Amino acid sequence: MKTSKFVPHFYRPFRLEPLASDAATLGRNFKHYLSYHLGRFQGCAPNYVYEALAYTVRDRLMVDWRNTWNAQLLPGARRAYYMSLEFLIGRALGNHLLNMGIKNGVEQAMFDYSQKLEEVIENEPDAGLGNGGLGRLAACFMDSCATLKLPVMGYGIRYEYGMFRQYIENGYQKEAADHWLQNGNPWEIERLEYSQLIQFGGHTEHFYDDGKLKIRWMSSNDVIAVPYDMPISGYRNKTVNTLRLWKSAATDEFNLAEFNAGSYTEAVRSKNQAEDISMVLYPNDSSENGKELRLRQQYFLASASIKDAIRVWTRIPSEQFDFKQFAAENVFQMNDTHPTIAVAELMRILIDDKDLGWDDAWAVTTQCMAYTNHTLLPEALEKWPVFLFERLLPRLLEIIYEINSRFLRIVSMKWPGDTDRLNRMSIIEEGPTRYIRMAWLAIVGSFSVNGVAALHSQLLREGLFHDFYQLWPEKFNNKTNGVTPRRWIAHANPAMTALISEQIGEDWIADLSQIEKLKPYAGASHRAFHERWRAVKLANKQRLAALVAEECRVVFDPTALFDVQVKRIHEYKRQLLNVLHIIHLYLRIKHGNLDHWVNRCILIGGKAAPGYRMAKKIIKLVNSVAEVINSDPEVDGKLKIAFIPNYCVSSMEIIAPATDVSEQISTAGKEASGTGNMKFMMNGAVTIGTYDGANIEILEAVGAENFFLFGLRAEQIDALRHEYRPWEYLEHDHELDDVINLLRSGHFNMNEPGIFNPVIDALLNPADPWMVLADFRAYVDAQQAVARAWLDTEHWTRMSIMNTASSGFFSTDRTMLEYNRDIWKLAPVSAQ
Ligand code: 26Q
Repeated sequence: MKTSKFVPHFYRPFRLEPLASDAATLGRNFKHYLSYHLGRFQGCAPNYVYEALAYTVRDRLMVDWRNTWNAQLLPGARRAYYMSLEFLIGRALGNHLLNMGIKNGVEQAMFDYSQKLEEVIENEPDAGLGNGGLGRLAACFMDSCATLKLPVMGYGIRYEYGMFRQYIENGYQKEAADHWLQNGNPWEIERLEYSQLIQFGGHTEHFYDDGKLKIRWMSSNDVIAVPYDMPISGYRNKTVNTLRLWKSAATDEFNLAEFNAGSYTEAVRSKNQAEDISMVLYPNDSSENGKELRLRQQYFLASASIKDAIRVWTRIPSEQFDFKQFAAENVFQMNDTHPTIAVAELMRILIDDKDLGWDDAWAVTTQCMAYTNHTLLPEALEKWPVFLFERLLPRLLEIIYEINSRFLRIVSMKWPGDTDRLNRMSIIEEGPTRYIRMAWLAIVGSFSVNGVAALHSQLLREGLFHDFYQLWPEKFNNKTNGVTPRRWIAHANPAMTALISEQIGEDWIADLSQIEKLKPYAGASHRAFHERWRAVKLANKQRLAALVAEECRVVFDPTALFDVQVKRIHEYKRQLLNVLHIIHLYLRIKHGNLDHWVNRCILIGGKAAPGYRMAKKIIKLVNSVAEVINSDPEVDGKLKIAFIPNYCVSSMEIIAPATDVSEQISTAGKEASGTGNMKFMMNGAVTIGTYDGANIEILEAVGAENFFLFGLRAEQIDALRHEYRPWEYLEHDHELDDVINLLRSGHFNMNEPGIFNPVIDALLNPADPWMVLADFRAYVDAQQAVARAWLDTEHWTRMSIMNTASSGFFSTDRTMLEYNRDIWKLAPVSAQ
C-alpha cells in the first residue's frame, strides 16, 4: 500500500465551495436564516430581516475570509497589526455588498420578499467604537489594507457600549447609552479557543534560575480576553482581512475562594470587575484623564494583542522559534499613545517568558513598534501617575524605569551636563505626583514616529518632539491621512458614482488617483454633464433635507446653499466662529443689508464630551440661535439653522454628498489633520477653511481658485498670543461689535438670562487660546466670497467638479501604501 507523508492541517486546509450569489439562491438562504435559524416569519420586527440578510451575506464572505487567513499565514510572511482603542466602523452590510459586487442580486432577493434593501440596511446599528477622527481613520485604514491585499490585522476592544447617543432636550445635549450589541452582532465570530490571560496587580519576585536572575509576576488578579473577529472585505478582490476585538471575562476560578468562603455576592462583584474592562468606550474628555479603568483597558488591549500575535507566529508546534527573529515578521502600529504600554509588555514577555537578554529584547521591540501621533494639544497628551502603575502593573513599571534609565544615559552622552534637557526628555515626569509620559515612551520604544498631515508632522519636529527629533531625526516621518473612497463615495453617493463612472470608467474606485480624469469635464464646454452633476447634488440635498426635517423639525430648501460643519464639538474647531457668522447674517437680514444675498441652510452637528462644559454650552447656543432665526418671519427662508443630533458615521453618509460648503475653520496649528474635510471634498463640496492640518494639502491639490482660504497662519497665531487684545477687534469692526452686543443682550436666551456669559467671556479673554475674534473679519469676507461664487451657478459647478476630481491624494489607499513603503514593508498577499 502506498503511504503518503502526513501533512499537518495548517499546510493543507480543506477547500470550501463558494456559494452562489444569484438573487434566487440569496433569497432562499435569506429565508432559511429567517425561519430556521432565527425562528421569525414574514411580518416580524425589521431587525430580524436585517439579521437574516447579514448572515446570508456573511456566509459569502467566509470562503474568502478563510483563504485570506491561510494565504497570509504562510511561513515567512510578514504581517502588521494596527493596535487601536477605537475602530469607528459604522454599518457593515451596505459596505460588504458594495465590496462583494452583489448589491443588485440582494436588492432583487429582498424585493421578492417585499422588502426594500435601503430600508433593511437602516436596521443595522452603527458600530460606534470610536470618538471621532482617530477611530474613523482606523476603520478607513482597515478597508484600504483589505483592498490593497496587505496582511494587516486590526486589534481593538469589543466595547459593550460604544460612543454615547446624543439627543437634545431644551437645546441641551443629553447622553444615552449606546447598547449596540443588544440584538447581537451577526458579523462577529467568537473565538474562545484563542482566549488570553491578562494579569493585573500583585507583585514581582526576583529569583535565580540556573544561576540567572529572573523575575516573575506573582499573585496577580487575572482576567480573560476573548477575541471576536469581524470581517473586513476588500473591494472586489477576494480578500477579507480581520478586525479582532477583545472582550473581557472573569477567569473560571475567579470566585472559587470567595464562593467557598460563602461570600456569593463578593464573588459576583469580582466577576463584574473583570467584565467592566470592555464595558464602555471612554469619551475623549480631559476630565476622564487618569481614570484607572482606562489604563486597565489600555493594558488589556496591548497584552492580549501581543500575546495573540506571538501565538499566531509560533503556531506550528514542531518548529523552533527564535524570538530574536520576531521583528522580521511582525510590526505593530500604535494608534496614538493609547496602546503604548505595548512597548513595555513586549519587553516583559521577551525577557520574563522567552528568556531573551535586555539588549536582544530591546532590539526586537524597537524594530516592532511604530507610533502615530494625532494631536499637539498639551491637554491631550497622556500621562499616567506612577502610583497607579505600581498598583496595577508593577512589573511593567520596573521595565519602564529600566528603559528610562538606559535612555537617559544616551541623552547625557549626547548632551553632557544638560540637566534641563534630561528633565524634559525623561519618560518620568518628576513632581509631587510622578507621571509616566506615554508619548515619550512611544517615541523611545519605536523605530517610526509619524504625524498625520504635513503641517502637523512639521510642528511635531519643531515643537513638541524637538528634543527627540534632534536625537533621532531618522525616526520621524509624515503620513497624511485619507478616507476610503469605497464608503465615502461609492457607498454614500451612488448617483455621483454612476455619473463619474459613465465618464471615466470604474477603475477610480480602487485607484482614486484616476479621478483626475474628471478634470477636463469641469470645462465650460461640458454643460450637459454640469446639468447632471447639479441634478445629483440636488437629489442628495433632498435626501438630507428629509433627514433634517425628521431629526430637527427644520425645513431646508434644497435649492439654497448647504453650509455644513459636522465634527466633535471643541473650542479649537471653532464652532463659535460659525455661530458668530450666523448671527452676523441674521443682523444683515434685520438691517435689510442684502447685497449679493444667498439663501443658506446651515447645518451643525457633533457630540460634546459629557464633561466638557463649554462644548455643551456651544450646542445650547447653536440651538438657541437656530430657534430665534428659524421662527423670525422677517428671515423668511433666507437663512435656516439646524443642529443635527447624534452625528455619527451613518449620518455623515447622508450629509457629505449633500454639502455645498464644508466648514474647516480650526485655529491654525491645532487640527492635526482632519478627515471630514476630505469626505466633503470627494463629494464635491467646496471648503472654506484655515491654513491648518490637511486643509493645506487640499488647497494645494485643488488650487486656490477652488478653495476659500482665510485667517491667520500657525506662526501668526503664535506670534499674536502675547499681544492678543480681543476687545480691539470690536472697536475696529462695528459688525463684530453688533454681533457680540446682540448675543450679550439676551436676544437668544430670553428665558434663561446670562447662560451665554461664559461664552462671551471666553471670546473676550486675552488668553483665549483659539483666538476666535482675530479671524472673524477674514471669515466673514471669505463667506461673502462664497456667496458671490454661488450666484454664478456654472462657476460653482466647475469648482465642485474640480474638488472631486482633485481628491485622488486623499484616499487611504495612498496613505496605506506610504505606511507600507516606509514602515511596514509587507508584501501584498493574494488569496486564491
Ligand atoms: C484619551 C484619554 C482618556 C480618554 C479618551 C482619550 C482620547 C480618546 C480619543 C483622546 C483622543 C481621542 C481622539 C482623538 C482624535 O480623534 N484625534 C483626531 O485624529 C484624526 C485622525 O488622525 C485627525 O484627523 C484629527 O485632526 C484629530 O483631532
